[in-house]
This record gives sequence, C-alpha cells and structure tokens, in this order.
Amino acid sequence: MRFIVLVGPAGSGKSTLTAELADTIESYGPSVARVNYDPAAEKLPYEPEVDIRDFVTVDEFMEEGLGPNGALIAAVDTSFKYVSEIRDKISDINADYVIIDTPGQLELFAYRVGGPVVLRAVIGDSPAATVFLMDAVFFEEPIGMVSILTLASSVAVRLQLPQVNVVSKSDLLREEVIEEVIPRLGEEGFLSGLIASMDNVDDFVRNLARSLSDALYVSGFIGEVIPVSIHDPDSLSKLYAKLQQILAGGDDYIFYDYTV
Ligand SMILES: Nc1nc2c(ncn2[C@@H]2O[C@H](COP(=O)(O)OP(=O)(O)O)[C@@H](O)[C@H]2O)c(=O)[nH]1
Ligand SMILES: [Mg+2]
Repeated sequence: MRFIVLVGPAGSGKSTLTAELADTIESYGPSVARVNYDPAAEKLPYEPEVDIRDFVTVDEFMEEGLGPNGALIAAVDTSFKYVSEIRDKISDINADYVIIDTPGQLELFAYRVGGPVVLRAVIGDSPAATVFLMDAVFFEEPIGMVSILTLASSVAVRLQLPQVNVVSKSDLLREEVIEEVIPRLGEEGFLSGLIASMDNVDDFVRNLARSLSDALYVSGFIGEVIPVSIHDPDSLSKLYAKLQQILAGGDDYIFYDYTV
C-alpha cells in the first residue's frame, strides 16, 4: 500500500481529483482505494471504499453547540479514536494505492496538530506523499503565488511527508502563465524576480513577499510545480508518474514513462 494524501483549500478540486486520479492509476493496472476523510462532505464524485462519515459526523458536534468549522475540527480530532478500525478497513482492501481525500479547512493541516497526528496514524509506516492543490486562480499574479506557496510550505512542515505541489484546474490558466510562468517557477529566484518587478504594491509588501519567496527557494521547497486538469488526461498521467517516482519501491510496479 502506498498512500497519496490530497490536501488543499476548500474548492481546490481534491474530491474531483480523488475520483480522476484513482481512475487514471487504475487504467495503468494498479488497484486504488478511495478514502473520504472529510466528515462534512455532502456529495462525493466517487464511491469511497472507506468513509470517515461512518465513524464521526459533523452534526453530532454541531448539536453540542459548535459552529461548522469547530465541529469539523472536533470530528477529525475525534476520529483518532477509530484510527485502528479505519486502518484495518484500509488494510483489508489491500489496494496498491490509497488516496485520502481531506477537508478544505486548512488549519487542520497547516497549523493544528490534530490533522497530521490522525493522518500519520492512518498511514502507519507505509510510503506516503502529499499532493497539495493550488487553485489556478492564485497564479494570476505574484502575490497570489507567494501566498499559496507559503501555505503549501506550512502543510509540508506539519505533515512532514514528501509533497508534490500542483496547480489544479490548470485548464483555467492563461496561455502565458502555462507557458512562461509555471515551467519556470522552480528556477532559483524566478518568483522573487516577478515580485521585485511589481510596481502596484508598496515597499513593505514587496519586501515581505520577496523575503517569503526567497526563503522558499533557499530551502529548496519550490521545485517542480505540476499543472493538473481533469480535462487533460495527460496531466493526470504526469502526476501519477511523479507520485510513482516518489513512492516507487516494488518490482511489480510498471513505471509509466513520460517526457515533459
Ligand atoms: N475547470 C476545472 N474545474 C475543476 C477541476 N477540478 C475540479 N473542478 C471543479 O472545482 C469545484 C470544486 O471541486 P471539489 O473537488 O469539490 O473541490 P474540494 O472542495 O477541494 O474537494 C467543482 O465544481 C469541480 O467541478 C479542473 O481540473 N478544472
Ligand atoms: Mg471535497
């Protein structure tokens, strides 16, 4: 079993990608288990093999007087009680890959300790990677990019798993951004350069954004950023290939070869 954890803000496309990435992986042969870890999910675009809603619901905490956000955090924290049952359910399926779809409340994974503790317990010592989804809308201008990449880095230090950063809904990106910005983001200082040349912000904001961006490069955090769209099957195959690279191990895995 190899775990793929999809994390990202609400609406960034995690549940949709769970469905599409699972289908893509299955089309190459390996089996996939889909795990819904969002207790507040109402409708899912896939049939989860394991579902946190069978163990905890947000409603029970709202009835105790918590608001929707607090109830969701309480529900995820409480799911820790059922982690060994959840883990057993996943182990029984014994799929090659397990995709975990998570709630969009990012304080769970970027700031609080509960989300990572629960996820680590579910994953155990199986190989695992995070896919962090950054909505295409953030890639319209440099401030958007630095803010979402900084959030991505908070998730990486919290979850402490290898992380693939993807631009989701890449079909919505402007041609210029697809061709001239995304492929160059990994170049040392590329984003810092874009920020330095912005003339519509004051010096304080420019310096802060630039320092954040520099830190992301110095630490090596900004590597390859992969554009992914559910309308582009090739982008899904590339994401799968990247995950295989990270999670590979057994000889029984066919390595999907691709050229960028
Ligand atoms: N254009 C486009 N829309 C997408 C894509 N992936 C997801 N969406 C849409 O984005 C919205 C939010 O998706 P969802 O999977 O529910 O996001 P989640 O809250 O992160 O689970 C839905 O309306 C999806 O149809 C994509 O690749 N391209
Ligand atoms: Mg969702």
